[in-house]
Amino acid sequence: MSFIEQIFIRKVLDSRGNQTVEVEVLTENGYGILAAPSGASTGEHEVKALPEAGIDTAITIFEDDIEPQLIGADVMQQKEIDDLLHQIDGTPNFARIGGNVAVATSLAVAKAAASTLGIPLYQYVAGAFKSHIPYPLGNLIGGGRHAIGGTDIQEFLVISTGPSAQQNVFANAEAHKRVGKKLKALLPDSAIGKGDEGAWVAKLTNEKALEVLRETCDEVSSEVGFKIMPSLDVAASELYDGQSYKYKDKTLTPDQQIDYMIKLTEDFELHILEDPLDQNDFANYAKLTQAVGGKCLVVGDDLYVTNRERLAKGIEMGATNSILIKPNQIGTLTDTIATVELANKNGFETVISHRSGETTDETIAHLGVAFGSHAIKTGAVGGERIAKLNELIRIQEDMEG
Ligand code: 2PG
Ligand code: MG
Repeated sequence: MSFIEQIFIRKVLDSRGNQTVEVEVLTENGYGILAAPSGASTGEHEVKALPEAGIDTAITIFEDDIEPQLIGADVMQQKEIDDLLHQIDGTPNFARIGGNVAVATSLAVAKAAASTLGIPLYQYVAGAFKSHIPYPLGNLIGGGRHAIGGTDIQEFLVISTGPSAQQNVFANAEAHKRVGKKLKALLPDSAIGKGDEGAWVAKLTNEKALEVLRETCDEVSSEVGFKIMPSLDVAASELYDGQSYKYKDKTLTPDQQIDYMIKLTEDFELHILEDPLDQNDFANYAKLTQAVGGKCLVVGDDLYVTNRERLAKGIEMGATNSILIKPNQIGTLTDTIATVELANKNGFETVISHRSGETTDETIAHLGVAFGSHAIKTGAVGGERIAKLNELIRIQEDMEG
């Protein structure tokens, strides 16, 4: 047993320049800190990031209700503490205290517990899970809600599947650099920018972006000697208006959207296809997974929002074969683990993920390892992204002793 002696909250900045919350937890000889990230293309069924009245109300609720109840709590009792957060909140979706307050508190507690025991977080959380270093999945070209004037599809990613975290992280960064050069050559008269996650932003069709990606993957793969594969996060709910999918150059019915996704998966040999359809369309997801699930990982992000019940429905319907895991979509470590356990039990791959608005916190690298995730989606470059990628390199070194 080790008791929480002090716990604080403060407002800090995230990578988009928005205010977010950071929580610190101290035990007699342990310490944990976590600053919450935030999404832009948030799923309709995620917990509420902040109370409706705003971040200052979240801070007041924390100081009035959470702090007094957590002081003196046993830092090792993660489940009890997470249950208490639900109890204090009293809503089904953290609407009163805010999911960002919940996740910052829950994970700062876990970090303080690991620190009290003198072990790294991945080891503390791993428990029954197998430990495995996830492959980094990095966003190289972007658009949608993460960039002004970019592609309709939100993320064109690559995944490096080499022998070590370090080689993989370096290969993704090399691919990022190379895509920048190719875009400059392709569009000599236009400015090329970067989106929220550090991905390149340029005036490109989805197909052209994928061509650049595939060419880059082929080149870098043959140089490094291991496979680097193209992937997509379509974030299709952002394109869907309730009836059809609206692209700049076309409007597709759900059936046509399925065909389009099958075509892109086959033409570009995608390894991961995330959120190809609307977040409520489990039935069409099942049709698509039937068609391409043998060739690639169909990953539900907005579809599942890391929620165990939504995942259970997806498993029952055969909606996908994989799930994206974002702790702040669901609010606590205990809830996140419950979803990951269900995924693992049913042979689903997990992909641990950052948010588009991030902090320099490194925790998801530890969680991805502890959960045995297939991949970690956390960009390829940029301070708040390399915080996680470099931690992955350190974890591998630690694991190999
Ligand atoms: C996503 C994420 C992260 P956001 O859709 O997967 O890339 O974006 O954090 O804006 O939801
Ligand atoms: Mg997504």
